[in-house]
Amino acid sequence: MRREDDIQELVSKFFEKDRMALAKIITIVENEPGRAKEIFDILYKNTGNAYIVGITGSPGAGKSTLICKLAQEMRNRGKTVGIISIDPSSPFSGGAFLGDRVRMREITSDPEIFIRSVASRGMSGGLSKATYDIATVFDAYGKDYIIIETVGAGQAEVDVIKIADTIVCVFMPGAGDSIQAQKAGIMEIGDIMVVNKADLDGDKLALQLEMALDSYTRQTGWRPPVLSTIATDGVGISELLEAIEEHRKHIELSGVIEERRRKHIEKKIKDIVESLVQEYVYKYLNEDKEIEKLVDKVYSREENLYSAASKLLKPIIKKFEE
Ligand SMILES: Nc1nc2c(ncn2[C@@H]2O[C@H](COP(=O)(O)OP(=O)(O)O)[C@@H](O)[C@H]2O)c(=O)[nH]1
Ligand SMILES: [Mg+2]
Repeated sequence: MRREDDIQELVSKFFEKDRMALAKIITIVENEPGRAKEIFDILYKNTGNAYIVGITGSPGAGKSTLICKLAQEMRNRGKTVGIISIDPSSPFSGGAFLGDRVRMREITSDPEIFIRSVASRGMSGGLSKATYDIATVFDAYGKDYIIIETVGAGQAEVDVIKIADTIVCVFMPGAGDSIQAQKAGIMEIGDIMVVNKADLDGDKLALQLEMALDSYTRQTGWRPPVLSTIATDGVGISELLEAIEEHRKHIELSGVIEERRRKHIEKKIKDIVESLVQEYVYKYLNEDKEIEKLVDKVYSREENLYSAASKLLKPIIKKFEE
């Protein structure tokens, strides 16, 4: 069978809502950039309908548990869900305690909830690209909601979560509350603040968050609400989904969603060009035989590093233009 036929068949199964085809397409998109382009040539026009919710916060705050309950709430309202988890300790990825994994089984057995874990591998650009691509595949598949879980830490995670339409920051009472709130610019990116583990007394933390939010002025006219949840018992979950829908309405009416998505598309195009150029340059540099001669010349001080680099670059640019 020719490769194109192969892809065609896979894609038609995908559109018939075959879960295996969905899983296979995600794997291809993650691992084979060449075929990914072929797939997106077909799928992309069917995207743009899913609503993306990002859930971020410190490890142990209860993100995975919350996502599990939130996904069930979405299902109760007749919606389908795709989950992307970028948390190596997540029960979705086989991490965590057995008890948590057992709880997760409620959602892993639902055919309308599809979960995919992404290894973070510490590479920021790659991570956000992989997440975006998987979200795009879920979107084309017809998922109503896509939930992305990240550990809110470095720039890499912030980049990833920015593809979300609504960003939910999860906090838990205890360990350095006020520090948590300030961490990693989380207050600036969050659209909804959740104090989870309210059974462990989250009142003080909720108050601190409210106060911190009051000191911010936002251009979008949206004041993030602070909600309390007990994820393990499903308390506050329906209110959380209400708040997400409220925020959605707000960004749709104000045009912020379009602005955010456009900005994102622009960034993604640039990222792809950048990685294509980088790939090309690496390939060329590895094949180039001139480099040894240039090393000789720099070693003997006949050239300096910069003059050598520009000598190497010229033919690369020339060849690239062909
Ligand atoms: N007491 C209490 N424990 C919770 C709550 N939500 C989650 N947990 C527990 O906190 C631990 C970490 O939860 P997890 O969802 O894996 O957190 P994540 O690292 O943020 O994804 C697990 O043992 C959960 O059972 C809650 O509302 N109250
Ligand atoms: Mg988790």
